[in-house]
Parts: sequence; structure tokens; C-alpha cells
Amino acid sequence: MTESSAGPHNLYAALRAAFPADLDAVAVETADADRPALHYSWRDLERATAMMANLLASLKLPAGARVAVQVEKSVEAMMLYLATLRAGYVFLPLNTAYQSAEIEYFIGNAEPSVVVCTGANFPWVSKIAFKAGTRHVFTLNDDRTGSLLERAAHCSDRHTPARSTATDLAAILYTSGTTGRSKGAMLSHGNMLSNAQVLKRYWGWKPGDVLIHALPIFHVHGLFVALHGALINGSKMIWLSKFDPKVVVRKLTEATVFMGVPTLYVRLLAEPGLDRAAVRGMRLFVAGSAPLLVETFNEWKARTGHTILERYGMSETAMLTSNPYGPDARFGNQSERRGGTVGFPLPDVELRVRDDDGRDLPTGEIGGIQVRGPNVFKGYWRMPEKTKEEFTADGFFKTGDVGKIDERGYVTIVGRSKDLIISGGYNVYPAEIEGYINELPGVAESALVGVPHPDFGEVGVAVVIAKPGTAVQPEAVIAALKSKLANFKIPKRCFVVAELPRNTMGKVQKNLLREQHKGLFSG
Ligand code: MLC
Ligand code: AMP
Repeated sequence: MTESSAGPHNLYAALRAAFPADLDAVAVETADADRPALHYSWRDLERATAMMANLLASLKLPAGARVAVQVEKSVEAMMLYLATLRAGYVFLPLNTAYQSAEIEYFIGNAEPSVVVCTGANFPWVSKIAFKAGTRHVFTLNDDRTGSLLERAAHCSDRHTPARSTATDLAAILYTSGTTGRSKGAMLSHGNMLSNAQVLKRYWGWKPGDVLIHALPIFHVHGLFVALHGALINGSKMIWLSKFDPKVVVRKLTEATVFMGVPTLYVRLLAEPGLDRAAVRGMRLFVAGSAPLLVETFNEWKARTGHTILERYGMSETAMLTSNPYGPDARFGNQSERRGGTVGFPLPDVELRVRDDDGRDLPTGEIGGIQVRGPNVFKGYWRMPEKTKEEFTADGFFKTGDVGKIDERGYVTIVGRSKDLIISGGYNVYPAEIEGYINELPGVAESALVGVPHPDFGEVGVAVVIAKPGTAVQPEAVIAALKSKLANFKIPKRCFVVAELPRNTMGKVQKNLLREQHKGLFSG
């Protein structure tokens, strides 16, 4: 395809093409309880991203250079993402919860040419970055200060987007591996543009829509699904730098679309102000990133009259399935959003369920979910072998999720073949945490299991065995982990026990541990 026949492939250029004609209209309104609201116009987005893109261009970075960013959520951080796309470089977002050992791994693995961090973290982040060979380290704070903005202020506010092709890399998202080491999922401009376009149609985005953006912008949900969704529709965003249920409830009357992980819905339901009057202008509530409990789905319907639309995706693929927004002709014009399911494969996604031997399973049978489509990533950064393992010979990606398709075409996720805990929408890989615990003095071995939690859906519980003759204190294990790992990875409880349950092969029976501890946080 040439650019003239298919429109621009540079993702920023495609999003820019959807900006409204009135560039002075408000594109983003901030809504944080502790700060005065700021208004950014579409022209502000266009100019500021041009200035940042020109700054990046002035650094004469090699093609495909990575721009690694660990900063608090702000409109300027979002602009930096768009500027990186615009300049044709590769955006690498990093969760602000990550600690130095985690950052050291990401920077060492991705070898970014540019690192952007907060002013407060500059001393240690810059040390890691310079040691890894990064030449440029800028700061960006959530109060519109920092060297990035200071330098960009001297750059032109005109910039022609890079002539990216659909297969050019746009972002690398690190997603932890079952062996404990994170893998960088490489997403192209074409992956993300195709997904944004299909979601715009499937979710019925229309003129006048306003999105409440309350998710972090270092993962797929907030960075791609929510942000691209609003931008490709030229829709205004009400922007919260941190999720605050009271602010969301207050702002719902000014909005039409909301997206959240299940924990956000649980917390909103705890707000007495959430009622039918509060949601009267709303058109769509979307949930995803973790299983939405049917109780939450039902309670939401009873309180607000709205049926949450649950969808399913992952870092490697962006969105894969969605409950229908309106009648879906592919599935007998069904428009019912069914709680406990993740709906139908999106129009350009092929999805199948296979057994361990690679045979297609009949309707209703449970197996591994495999997907193929223009949204599926290019592979793992510098891990060709791992990439090969995760794809079938005919090009389907093995998601690691276990599910089934019913006779009406609805997909249900019933579990995961990957050992993964999803806590409040964040992924926690037991192997990584166990690795850290096992290195602690006096620890012989450990197992981390996910148990139900009323707020986070699922949380990690550590079960630890001490070396003979040594005593290990559970509090000391938690305290030691806190200094090394992102806060959401810290087990919520730790038990020191005499032995771990094992099967005849000697493998730890995590299902028994889960069963034993499943009631820890209930009631
Ligand atoms: C915070 N904590 C968590 C946690 N978030 N623990 C487990 N899981 C989490 N998700 C810790 C805090 O460090 C704190 O520990 C304690 O729990 C209570 O914190 P809090 O104040 O209640 O948390 P808060 O800061 O309000 O954050 C909760 C949250 C946040 C739900 C707002 O976790 C969040 O924004 N989650 C969304 C994640 C997301 O965007 N996922 C999308 C991934 S994309 P202590 O010890 O300090 O008291 C993806 C693909 C797809 O999966 O399909 O979309
Ligand atoms: P991540 O690696 O952070 O992108 O997480 C992706 C994983 O989140 C998927 O592989 C699923 O296991 C899970 N996930 C995303 N959406 C849903 C959903 N609606 N229901 C159940 N699991 C989900």
C-alpha cells in the first residue's frame, strides 16, 4: 500500500488527521482534585508535540532509537508519547512503580538513546542510563517543569511527521516472562492504527463523545485503547493524573465514555454519588485488563442502568475481543453484552481455541487461545527464539490464556496457562517474585500464588520455606521485597511454613496453596 492510497502510516499523522477543524477547541481538560483545571487545545497538542519531535530530531538519533520514559502521568507525558511517534522513534513506557533493579534491566535490555525521568529520580536513573550507554537523559515533572520542556521550548512548533511504514516499530511494551525476565513486545505503527480504527467502528465512537481518562499511561489500556480511541475520534478527554472515584463520579455528567480495569468499577460502586443521574449523559462503560466479576457487572447494571462492555486484550496484541456495542451482523445481529464473557473476536482478528497438541477444539471446549490479525505484534525485542516459540507455523500467536467459544460465538476466558497473577489490572509474574524471595538470607524456596481480593480482584500471597536451622520472619520478607520491586508486585501476605505441597513429579502444587489461602481477604 502506498501512503496516498491508504492514508498515512505514521500513527501520529493518522491521529492528527482526525483532529477537529476547530483547533482551538479543548482537547484535554485536567481534573485533579488537588490542582486547578488546565485546558489544552488541539492546537496545543499539535504545537507541543512538534516542538518535542523537533527536539528529538535535533539529537540525530539512529533509526529505530528507543525513547524510554518513566514519569508521572501528565498531559506533557502524553505529548511526549505522541512526539516520539511523530518523530519516528520507538516509545518505551515504564511504570512509575518500578524500582532501580527493574529499571536497570529495562534500560540495559532496550538500550534506549533517550531516557526521560522525573527530576526526583534523575540522580539514580541517569546513573543507570549513562552506564548503559544512553547519551541523553531529560527530566519531566508532572507540574510542567523539567529539562525536556526547557529544551523543547527552543524548538520550532512546525514538524512534518516521519514517513513511517506500517511495519515500523512504534512502541516496545515490557511484559514479564514466565521465566522471570521481562520481554519487550514490539508493536508497529500498523498494529496500533489498525486496532484504533477497528475499535472506533466497533464501539460506535461518534462526534461529541468525551472520554474520562483515568488510567495510567504506561500500559496498553490507558496508552493505546483509551488515548488512541479519543484522539482518532477527535474527542475531548477529561484527564485525571490518578484515578479518583469521587472526581470520576462528579465528571461523569460531562462525559460519554469511560474505560477502566475492574478495580476502578469496584471503587466507583463504593461511591454513594454513583446513581442514574450521575451517568445520564454516558454512552459507554468499557472494562478490561483483568476478569470483571459477574457480581460487579450486575451491580453496575442495577445501580446505573448501564451494561458494562467487557473486552479482552494484551500487550502483544492490543485488543482482541469485545462484547458488542450494537448488533453484530457476523453473529446473528446479537447486541447483548454478556457478563463473564469477553464477547466476540474483533472484526479483523482471527481467534481459535486449540488443545496442547495443536488441534482445533469444538465449540464449548476449553483450550489455549490463539490469535492472528493486523494488531498482533512483530515479536519480542531481541528474543527471536522466544518469539518463534510463541507463534504457530501458520502465524497464530499463542496468548497463554485458556478459554472457550460458545455456540453463539462469545469467548470466555477461564484461566491462563501462563503462571500469572493480575492484581488491580497489573501483571505479577510469580517466577520473578519467587526469584527475589529465594535470594533472601535463610530462604530455601518459595511459591507465590494469586488469591481472590475484593478490591484488586486477585493479589499475591507468598509461601516461604526456611533453610534448616534458620528462622525467617514474614515481615522481613515483605520489607526486603519493598526495597527491590514495584509496589503492586509485593505479596499482600507472607507465610513461612515447613514444606510446600508437591505432586509425584516433585512439582509444587500451587492449586492446593491457592485453595488453602483463598479465603484470606474475603468477608
Ligand atoms: C497499588 N497497589 C497495588 C496495586 N496498586 N497492589 C496490588 N495491585 C495493584 N494494582 C498497592 C499500593 O502500592 C499500596 O501498597 C496498596 O496496594 C494500596 O494502594 P492504593 O492506594 O489502594 O492503590 P492506588 O494507588 O489507588 O492504585 C490502585 C489502582 C492502580 C487500581 C488505581 O493499581 C491502577 O491504576 N491500576 C490500573 C492498571 C492498568 O492500567 N492496567 C492496564 C494494563 S494493560 P502500600 O504497601 O504502599 O500500602 C493490559 C492489557 C489490557 O492488561 O487488556 O488492557
Ligand atoms: P498484559 O500482559 O499486561 O498486557 O496483560 C494481558 C493479560 O490480561 C491477558 O493475556 C489476559 O490474561 C488478561 N486480560 C485482559 N483482559 C481481560 C479480560 N477482559 N478478562 C480476563 N483477562 C483479561
